[in-house]
Amino acid sequence: MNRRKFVKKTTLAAMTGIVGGDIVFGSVMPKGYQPLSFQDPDPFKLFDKDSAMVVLNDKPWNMEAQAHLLDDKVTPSKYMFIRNNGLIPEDVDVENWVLTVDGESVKQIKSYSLQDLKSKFQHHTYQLTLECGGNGRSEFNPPAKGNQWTIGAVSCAEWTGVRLRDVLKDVGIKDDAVYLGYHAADIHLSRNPEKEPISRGVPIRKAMQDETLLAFAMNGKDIPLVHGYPLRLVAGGWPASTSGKWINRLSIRNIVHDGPKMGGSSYRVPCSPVAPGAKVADGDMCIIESMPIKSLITYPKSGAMISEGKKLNIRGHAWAGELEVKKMEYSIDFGSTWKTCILENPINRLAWQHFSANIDFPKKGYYEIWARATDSKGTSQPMLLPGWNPKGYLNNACHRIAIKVI
Ligand SMILES: Nc1nc2c(c(=O)[nH]1)N[C@H]1C(S)=C(S)[C@@H](COP(=O)(O)O)O[C@H]1N2
Ligand SMILES: [Mo]
Repeated sequence: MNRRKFVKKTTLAAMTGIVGGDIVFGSVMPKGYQPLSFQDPDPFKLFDKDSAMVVLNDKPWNMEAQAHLLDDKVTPSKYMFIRNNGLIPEDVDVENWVLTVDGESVKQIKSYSLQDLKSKFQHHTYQLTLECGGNGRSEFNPPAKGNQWTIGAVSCAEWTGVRLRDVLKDVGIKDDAVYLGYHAADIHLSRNPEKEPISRGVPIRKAMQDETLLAFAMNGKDIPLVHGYPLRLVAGGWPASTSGKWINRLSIRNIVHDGPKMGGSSYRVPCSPVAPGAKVADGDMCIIESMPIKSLITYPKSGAMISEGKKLNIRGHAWAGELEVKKMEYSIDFGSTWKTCILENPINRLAWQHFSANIDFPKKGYYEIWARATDSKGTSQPMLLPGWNPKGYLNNACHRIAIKVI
C-alpha cells in the first residue's frame, strides 16, 4: 500500500489503531504529519492479523499462517494468508463500484453496481477452500523463485455472494465462450496504470458451478480490504490465484484467457513429469486446475510434549480440490504403518473436511506424526516431495509434526 496516500486519508482514530495506542498529543500533531511508526507500519495491525502470522514479503504484502493457527473449522480473517501480486487498491469507492462484463463471447456488454448485484440475484453462502498454487514451494530442490510458502497459504472461510452463473445468464453468453478472465483494481508494482499485476480466470465450466461466487461478504461481514473488498471472485478448490480480488471487470473469452500470469511458468506445471531442474518448453506446460489432495494437522502444535501413558488427540483438515476426501490416516513410525482417523463429511462441496484421532505412544521419546489423506479417486498424498516443477507449485507432501513423550 502506498503509505503516503494511506496516511493522508487516515483519521486520527484509525491512526491510533495502527500505532497501537492513544496518540496522546494527537490534537496538536501537525496536519499531514506522518507518525514514525507509519514509516514502518506493523503489518499485523495494518491488516488485522494475528501477530503469529509470518510475513514473507512487504512489496507486495505476502503473509502466511502456521499450521496450528489454522485450527478453526472456518478460518477467521486474522489467520487467513495474504497473497498480493501488486499493490492494494487505494481508493475503493463502494457507492460507485461498477462490475463490467465484456469480452468476445458476451451478447452485449453489461454493467452492474454492487447494489444491482446484491438486489437482482439470489445470495448463496459456502465454505470454500482457497490454497495458493505455490503453497509448500519452500521445500523444492532446486529451489523455485517466488514467495517461500511453507504450509500456511491455505484457508477455508465462509463466502457469501451471488452465483457467477446467474450473472452470466443475465448478461447473455455466446456458444463459443471458453474462458472467463478477471480484471481488478489493484495496482502494478511499477505503478504503471496500463499494467495489471495479475489477470487470471477459469474455464466456463468452472465459472458455471453452483459454488463459484461473486462474493461481497466473508465470514458474515464485508470482505476485508486485503482479501478483495468490495467484490471478489471465489473459485474454491482451484489455485487461489483464480479467485480474483477487487474485481471490476470480467471478460468472457472465446480463447483461453491470456492476461498477465496466465502463460509461461505462471500457475502452470509440466504436462508430464520432468527431472528436477529441467528446462521445460512453454508448449509443454499446462495450466493448474483442481488442486491436489492435501491435509494439515492443526492440533497440537509441532514440538508439543505429552506425559507418558497419556493419549494424544490430534485434529486437522483435509481437502481435495474438486474431489472429496475419502480417507484420512496417520503414522507415528515414519510411514511404515498407518492408522485410520475419524473424517467428517464436508459441509458443502469444495469445503475442507475435519479429521481427528486419538493416539497411543508405546514409550517415552521422540516421535513424528505424519498425516495422509486420500481422495475419492484413490489418490493419496506423497509422503515426501511430489514432482518438481519450475515454479514450485502443488507441493502436497504429508504434513508432519514432532512430539515428545516425557
Ligand atoms: N486482483 C488480485 N486478485 C488476486 C491476487 C492479486 O494479486 N490480485 N492474488 C491471487 C493469488 S495468487 C492468491 S493465492 C489469492 C490470495 O487470496 P488472499 O490474499 O485473500 O488469501 O488471491 C488471488 N487473487
Ligand atoms: Mo497464489
